[in-house]
Amino acid sequence: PLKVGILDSTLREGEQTPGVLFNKNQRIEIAQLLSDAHVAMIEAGHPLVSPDIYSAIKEIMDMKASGMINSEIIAHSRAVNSDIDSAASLGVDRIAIFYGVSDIHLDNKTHRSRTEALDIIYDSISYASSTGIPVRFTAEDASRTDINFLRNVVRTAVDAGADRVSIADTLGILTPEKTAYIFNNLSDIKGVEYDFHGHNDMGMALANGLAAAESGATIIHSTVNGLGERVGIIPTQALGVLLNYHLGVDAINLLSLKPLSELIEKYSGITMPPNYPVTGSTAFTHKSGVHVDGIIRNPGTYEFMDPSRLGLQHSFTIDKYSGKHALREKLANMGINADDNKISYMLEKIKNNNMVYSEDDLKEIANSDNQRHYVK
Ligand code: HCA
Ligand code: CU
Repeated sequence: PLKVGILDSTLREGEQTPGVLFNKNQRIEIAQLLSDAHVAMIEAGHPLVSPDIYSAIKEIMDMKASGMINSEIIAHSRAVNSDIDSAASLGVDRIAIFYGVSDIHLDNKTHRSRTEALDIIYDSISYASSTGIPVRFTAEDASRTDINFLRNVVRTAVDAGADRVSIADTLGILTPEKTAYIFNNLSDIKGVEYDFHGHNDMGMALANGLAAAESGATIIHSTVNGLGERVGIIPTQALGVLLNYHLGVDAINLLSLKPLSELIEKYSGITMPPNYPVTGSTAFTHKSGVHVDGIIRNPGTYEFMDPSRLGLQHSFTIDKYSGKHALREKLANMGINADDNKISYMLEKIKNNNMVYSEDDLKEIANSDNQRHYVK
């Protein structure tokens, strides 16, 4: 299989979700769970943002020293020495320096020429590298950057001592084809491995992440539940499953995806819709008679993966879409033995009532059928 790992940025990008703030204890618990799930890298935060982020990273590094945490721990940093000093003082495993390289960022945000930007990138990476800590450079807004200038940026970052460069689709404007084009174009530059950081503004982030992995990126960024600025980035859950399904890569323990999703729902206050891929509550719930009949015969007919691999179980609902196989199976699971007459009777009731039948509702109509027999 391809060599590709996950960088989970729930603690950095994820906390940039509007309305979301984690406290120190939550940060530590999240880092522990991510490490237990075997993600390659954890972006633990931007230490200069606040004292609690700084002290949480400090504690995470202590846990790393005592062997409790195994993932590589990364601190985010602007291309300024005070940020780099703060990250370096924590002894993190890697400093990630970001700088906007598209013309719109240079002209309107930093007011720098391309040449000045290359100098800033070079100087900040050299400064960070002189601490001995490995450096990643993030080309912010790389996807809207002239590809030839982006090549200069990567070469400059490598010359200055960075061994990884993150290609950021900061505005989520890429497609899989355009993502592949960028990585193919950069693939001849020696001495560097690539991250892909994809935002989901147009719903393409996950597909772009797969294209990046297939085109040479060796680390894909994600957050649990897809949190992040605006509508967020690639969700860790779907990314883990996708890399496993298509590339045969074990980038994260699949059994940890649901617990991670629930923990982040609790701490972020943002709950996932039932139809959320992989960990949503109906991800393995079946409805129509045809589907449920297929599932009863062989779950593979309508399940892309055995849910037990994710620590989940499938289920099905009973309503007017249900068929007799589904109803018989449901009743059997409830310990009710129903003959063909009873099934027909119940199904007729179900088809004539526009409602979803709970187990209690089913018991009730099963009993009303008993009454009918007595009356006869
Ligand atoms: C941001 C920066 C970033 C950085 C990504 C990275 C982006 O907008 O806050 O470091 O790989 O999306 O460009 O999140
Ligand atoms: Cu981002």
